[in-house]
Amino acid sequence: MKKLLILKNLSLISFIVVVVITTWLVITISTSKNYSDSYTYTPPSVNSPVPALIYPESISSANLSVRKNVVDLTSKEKAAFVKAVNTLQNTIPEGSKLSIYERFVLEHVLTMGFDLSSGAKGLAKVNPAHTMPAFLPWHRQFLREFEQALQAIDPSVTVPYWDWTDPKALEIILQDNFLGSPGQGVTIEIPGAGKFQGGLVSSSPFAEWTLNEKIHFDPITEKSLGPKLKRFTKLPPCDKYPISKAKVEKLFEFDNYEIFNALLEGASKLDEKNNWVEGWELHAYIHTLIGGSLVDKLEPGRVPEQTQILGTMDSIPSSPYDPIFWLNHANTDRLWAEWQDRGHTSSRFYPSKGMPFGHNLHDPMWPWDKGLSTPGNIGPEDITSLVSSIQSNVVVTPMDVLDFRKLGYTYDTTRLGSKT
Ligand SMILES: [Cu+2]
Repeated sequence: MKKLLILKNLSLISFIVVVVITTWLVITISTSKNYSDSYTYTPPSVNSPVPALIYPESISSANLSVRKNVVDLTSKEKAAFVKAVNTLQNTIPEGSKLSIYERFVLEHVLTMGFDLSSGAKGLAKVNPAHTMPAFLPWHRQFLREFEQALQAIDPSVTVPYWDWTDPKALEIILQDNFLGSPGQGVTIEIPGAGKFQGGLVSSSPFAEWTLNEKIHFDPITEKSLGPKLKRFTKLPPCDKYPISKAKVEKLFEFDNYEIFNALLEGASKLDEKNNWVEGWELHAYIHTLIGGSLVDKLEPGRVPEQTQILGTMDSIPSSPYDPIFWLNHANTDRLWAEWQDRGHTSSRFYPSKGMPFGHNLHDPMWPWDKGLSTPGNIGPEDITSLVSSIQSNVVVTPMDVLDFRKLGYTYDTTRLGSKT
């Protein structure tokens, strides 16, 4: 009798075990299927409901680093920024194959290693930093860590921002004694548009840098972009500068975070009927305004169909190698900060669920995930052995970076509670 009872219990237990395993398998397979290589994200429609606006409380900005408009930097401030950036590139930590600067580049390169085909392992199955909601929070953390690395060299330095609507900004950025010249030495003929110049940066300390070709490549062809910084500035179709104030101000008409994030990143846009279509605007446009690319059809905004990436800034993975990257992203982050201050302060404005792993409010974002995910390879050579050099021992979720003041900085345009 006792034996029979044990047998009965055993079969009940094994039945439960089978049910649990099957359910777990079904859930795992179905969720990973949703977010595989073929997962494409479309932001919500402009009519989706939004929470009531919440403004930040007036707080003191007294002890915060203030990021300034690049056109307002003194020559001393410009020199200090250049020197600190250059020091990061010339400092190779003991036992490392990469400089401190290059570790930031590698980190950005490896966000592209999360497609299933690249051999990524772990929970994150999509790019943790691009084309989805964590674009803004991921780059906020990335930029702040870069700024802190600069401040370890010179505490007075902050990352300046490039206001894309300022006609003077581009010229100032490309000064010989600041971030260096536009590219030189290569003539590009664009049918129907004429001949254009580009090539190697010829002035500033950055022209002297020797780049590691494992992390300086064209992600379409997977070929090296060479050992030097390259710019193809103002090549059609991304040849118009400045960006209109109306285009930037339009962003602030949207109270939905996902819409705001997608429009600001600029890889998609809304057409006249408010449908989401492929685009190349704002932050993405600025990447190509500096980097340049050859495209099949010379229509404005056709850069997604580019046939060849020409310069460093146009290669999404390698773009942080060009110091202009940081100024473009400081402005992107500033616009988000301003949007937050304009009534979108609460975490209610960030998606808490329903996104691929890494993009929900409380998901750790690689590489700040204590090993939950590991990227696969990307680029012309195997760089997976370098991954360990950028593993982080802090956990950072989008929630952790929503309040930029808590991270220790603000912008000269977003100073609350300041007496000046
Ligand atoms: Cu990026």
